[in-house]
Amino acid sequence: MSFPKLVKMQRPRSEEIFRRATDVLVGGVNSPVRAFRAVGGEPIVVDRAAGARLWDADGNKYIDYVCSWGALILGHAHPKVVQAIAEQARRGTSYGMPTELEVELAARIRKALPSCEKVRFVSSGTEATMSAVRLARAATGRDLIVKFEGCYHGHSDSFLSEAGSGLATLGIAACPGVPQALAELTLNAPYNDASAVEKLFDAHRNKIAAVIVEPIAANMGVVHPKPGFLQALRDLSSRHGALLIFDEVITGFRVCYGGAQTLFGIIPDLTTLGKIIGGGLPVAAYGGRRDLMDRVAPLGPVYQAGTLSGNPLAMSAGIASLDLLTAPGFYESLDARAKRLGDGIVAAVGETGAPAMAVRAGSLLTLFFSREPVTDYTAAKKCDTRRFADFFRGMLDRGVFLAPSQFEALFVSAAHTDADIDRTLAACRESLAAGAG
Ligand code: KE4
Repeated sequence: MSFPKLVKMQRPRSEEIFRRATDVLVGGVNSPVRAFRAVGGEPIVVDRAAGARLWDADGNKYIDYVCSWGALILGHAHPKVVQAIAEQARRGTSYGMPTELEVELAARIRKALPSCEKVRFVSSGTEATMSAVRLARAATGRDLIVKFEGCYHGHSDSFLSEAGSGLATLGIAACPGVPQALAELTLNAPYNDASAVEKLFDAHRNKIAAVIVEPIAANMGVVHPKPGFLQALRDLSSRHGALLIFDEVITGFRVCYGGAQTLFGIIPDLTTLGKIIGGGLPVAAYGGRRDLMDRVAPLGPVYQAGTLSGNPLAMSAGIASLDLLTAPGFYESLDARAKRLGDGIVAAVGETGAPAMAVRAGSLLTLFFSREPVTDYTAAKKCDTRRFADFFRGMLDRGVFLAPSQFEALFVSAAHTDADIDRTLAACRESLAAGAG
């Protein structure tokens, strides 16, 4: 198998800017996973983006599969989203008071996910999950929560043990600064192991407030729920008087317009959303049954607040985005393109003999450098992260930007064309062949 000689991209301006960044920003970044620590070298510094394209500060062009970590299902700078933001900006950027925009976006969310009878907007997925857990503890009068190893629900104290995403990338199993007394209130179970959850309920009778789960895991790489796993969590939570929280920050409006709960037909008590509902601006939300949500201030005593919650710019971007997702055939077309990519990657793995396997859920995809199926975090951690790093850098130098971690997903957007997929697959074959030795 012969391929054209790879000419490594030059990034002098990215390097110069990043050098300044490291002097004033911790690690030169504002979120750890961006630092390329797991893949070596320094991160590219982005100058601009449009559609499925990203340009770095040196003018190098990439096909982007990070898409702001899944927020940009429409691709970068969609004209209608940009227009909505620009028009709103001329009317003001933030009021700190109710607007009709919040009502409009919340109504769209409720129509898509009827389990969200009421919604509260916040500014990050972390705020959404933190608030949902606080509400669950208040509603049940219980303190313990169950999460799953390898799942990531943001960086609030309750979620930082055995978590995926950046903690898995950096190998941080337990985060300093979280008081032991608080850490002990979080119980971890292996993903896809409902019997482990049953044992936790039996061992901690009437003490578990909630089970929080990514209905399709995407922060240890993409891991499907085994048949019956989510239903078992639903049944166990109901039987034991605990709440089931679906963290759909990634899957919401991604795997289908109604999220994973619609795809699987399993209704959680609370749902957290983010990313896509903000169209690339800082928006997240938590929502659920009216009787639960009405416990939140100002109606109830469960306090949660935010200066920029429901920000009109972000609401405008979210409304414009969700309305574009309702176009007939949107998800069928997106998933068909993602399937072409996934199938092509599987073929490239076969042709090159690389020790890897692709897992796809709709337009979410991970190439695990493992010969064993990845069904939980233990299996994900056995992946050859050095091989992944070589693959990542080979793809980057061939103009394809993937998430810089084995424990993340690749996001296909509506802006990715068939030509982009073909170019990506060519780069994939070359990168796998280069590292296949
Ligand atoms: P944020 O606080 O980062 O907005 O959302 C936290 C969060 C909650 N729940 C799920 C399922 C999530 O995936 C996330 C955040 N996702 C990561 C990427 N896997 C954000 C990227 C980053 O940390 O920079």
